[in-house]
Amino acid sequence: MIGLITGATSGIGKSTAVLFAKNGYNLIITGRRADRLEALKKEIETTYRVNVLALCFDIRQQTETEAAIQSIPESFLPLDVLVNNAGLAAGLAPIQDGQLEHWERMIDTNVKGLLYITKAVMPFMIKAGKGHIINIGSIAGKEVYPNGNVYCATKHAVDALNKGMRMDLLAHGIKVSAVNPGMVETEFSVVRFDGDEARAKKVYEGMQPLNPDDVAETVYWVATRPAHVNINDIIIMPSVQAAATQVIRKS
Ligand code: NDP
Ligand code: 8X3
Repeated sequence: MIGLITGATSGIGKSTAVLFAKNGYNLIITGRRADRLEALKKEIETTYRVNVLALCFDIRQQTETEAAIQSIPESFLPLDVLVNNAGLAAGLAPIQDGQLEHWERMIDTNVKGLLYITKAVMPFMIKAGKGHIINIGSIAGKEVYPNGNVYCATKHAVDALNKGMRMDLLAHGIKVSAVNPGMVETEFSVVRFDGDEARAKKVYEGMQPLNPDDVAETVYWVATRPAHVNINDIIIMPSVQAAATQVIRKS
């Protein structure tokens, strides 16, 4: 089996890559940080004896993304699973105070980037008459919370694309699923707050968030259902979180 996981240099994508490799998948891992990609490739190949192809590119660049996918050698095709994981939040502010650069970065990565990679990968799956696309959405794609405005909009777009892809790819034998997590402690909040580690830490203060392995296990379970079963959509939350802004914290 062969899986392509975007955003494998950190967090959920990295945990997913390790878990798939542990279970014998050969992998294509992607991200922008070449050093981390190479380190992960080495770690996975040594530990799990599977083949790993590391593709370093920015998912926001359509031509780069297309070229990276076209460079995949025959030995890594056809792809069984694409995990559309690369994504981010930038900023957490009222819409009237939002920064254009933050908005564009989120839209370009979470929506356009996800589309670019999917567009490049789909022909291989269509040709093979099989495949599985697993989109990493968010609780922010199921509800909107104050100051979440544009991030929530991008994840609502992922939710819509997940449904639309499933309909359009049905006749081609391609499964489409989404895993939508609540709070997961990764580099997500550090990125959201432009590197402010102290502010990021506060997000998880007094509560137990999900860890990236919790989400990876769900992604792997979704990917390994029998051929006649598709999991359309899953929301996975920390036990102490009932909604985006409802969290029980210890003081
Ligand atoms: P991390 O910041 O730990 O990981 C994000 C990954 O996305 C990194 O590997 C990063 O790689 C990659 N990425 C970001 N921008 C680009 C880009 N332009 N081109 C290529 N790769 C990119 O965060 P998470 O693991 O938490 O996030 C993974 C996904 O999960 C995201 O889609 C996020 O929205 C979603 N999510 C996260 C939740 C959370 O609470 N953490 C909850 C719900 C959903 P690099 O920087 O090397 O390019
Ligand atoms: C990340 C979770 O609640 O910050 O998608 O939107 S949240």
